[in-house]
Amino acid sequence: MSDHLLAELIRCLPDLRLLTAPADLEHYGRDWTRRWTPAPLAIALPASIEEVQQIMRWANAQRVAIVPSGGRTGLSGGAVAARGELVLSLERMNRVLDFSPVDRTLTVQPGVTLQALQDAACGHGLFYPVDFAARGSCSIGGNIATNAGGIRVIRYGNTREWIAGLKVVAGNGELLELNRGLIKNSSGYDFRQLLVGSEGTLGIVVEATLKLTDPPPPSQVMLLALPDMAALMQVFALFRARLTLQAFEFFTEQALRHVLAHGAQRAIEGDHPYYVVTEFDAIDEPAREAALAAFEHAVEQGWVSDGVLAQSEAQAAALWRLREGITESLAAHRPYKNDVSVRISAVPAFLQEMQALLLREYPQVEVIWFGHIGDGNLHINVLRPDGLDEPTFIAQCEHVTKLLAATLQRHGGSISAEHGIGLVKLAYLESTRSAAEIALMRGVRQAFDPHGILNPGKLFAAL
Ligand code: 2HG
Ligand code: ZN
Repeated sequence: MSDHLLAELIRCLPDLRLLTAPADLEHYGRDWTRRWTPAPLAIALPASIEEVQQIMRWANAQRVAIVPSGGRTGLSGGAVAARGELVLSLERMNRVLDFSPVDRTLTVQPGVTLQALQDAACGHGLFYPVDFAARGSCSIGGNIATNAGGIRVIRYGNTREWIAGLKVVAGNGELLELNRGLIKNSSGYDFRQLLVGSEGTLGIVVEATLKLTDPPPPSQVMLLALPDMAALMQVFALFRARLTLQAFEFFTEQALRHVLAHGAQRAIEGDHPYYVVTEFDAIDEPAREAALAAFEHAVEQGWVSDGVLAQSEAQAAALWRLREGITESLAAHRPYKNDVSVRISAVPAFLQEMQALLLREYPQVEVIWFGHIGDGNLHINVLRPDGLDEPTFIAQCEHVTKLLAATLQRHGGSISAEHGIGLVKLAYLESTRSAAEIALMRGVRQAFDPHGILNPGKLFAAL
């Protein structure tokens, strides 16, 4: 059967690059989640929009499921192919196509990495501000599919804010040109924004026009040690009122220990339960003095017990590494991940309730907290205890996630702040989106992809 399908694909697209070696199926069939065993039919690496369209026509005719694939750095299983799907990798479509100095936009193919996009913007004296640790390997197509957030959302918003236009091959193979870089376009439904965050279920992004902005002013990076969790939001309120923040991130001593074990250097002596890395504009001497004054005030209030202000770019990078190195330092433990958000005003009450819940439900388990607390976004990584088999561990974590989802619902939060629903959070979508919304989502999906070809089983299951 699969031989017949592939023979037909090759007949339709004789020049298509196709991989079927077991190592390739394994490599392209998974993302950074490690829960599913990859089992794709094959890997297609198209080089043009036309090839993507032809693949989609073949898939519709043969009713073969397609898993769109970027850098596969996702953490929710959105790019997993474990059920005989064709992986459609955009890896070869990785060129920067156009820069418009007047529009201040870059037009790129979807396989361009975030880092390459940032560098290209910089080369034109401008700035692409979405940023996070996977910048070197994630692709802009994947960033768009998950509405990626990261460490500068507090200042610049999510990927969504930076999309001026998209070319998309819909599930039915039609090429759609969405918004064409227009700033003002009040002409009905904005399908461009519908595609952002759609997790490869509506269409495949084959070209993106990104907005750029002015490079940020000179900044400073500070690491703060905090005595307790309540101080987190107090320091945040103080710093946000007095400084112009570019980032405000937190992590715990437990998280830090893992990063240190991976070669980072401790920047503040002693054992403090919570840390914040913050970056803020430091344009002139008064701005730098304001930062020190804010720090001193926080110390006087007892909200901060110690701090370091980076004195060089190298030291700033070392402080950032303490936060950005967390995911990698935990990877070997194959943690169970939650990625949740609430409104900033709801953070203190939610944190308190969540801490009580996690302490009660995970008495013997190491739970690592960190995240973009200034955006109300918290990452929880639960580490599997030695000797506990993975299915039992996951079942335990699913039980706790159910309780967490109920807590989030009470606080009006989201079960997925920035990583997407994918496969990992399918069961919890209803805690964040109403039945009426999910019914509409199904209708939209059906309209874009009538045969259910695109990423089936992800985001929500077929009826
Ligand atoms: C981050 O903020 C990423 O570092 C990864 O979103 C979070 O590993 C995680 O849970
Ligand atoms: Zn994050």
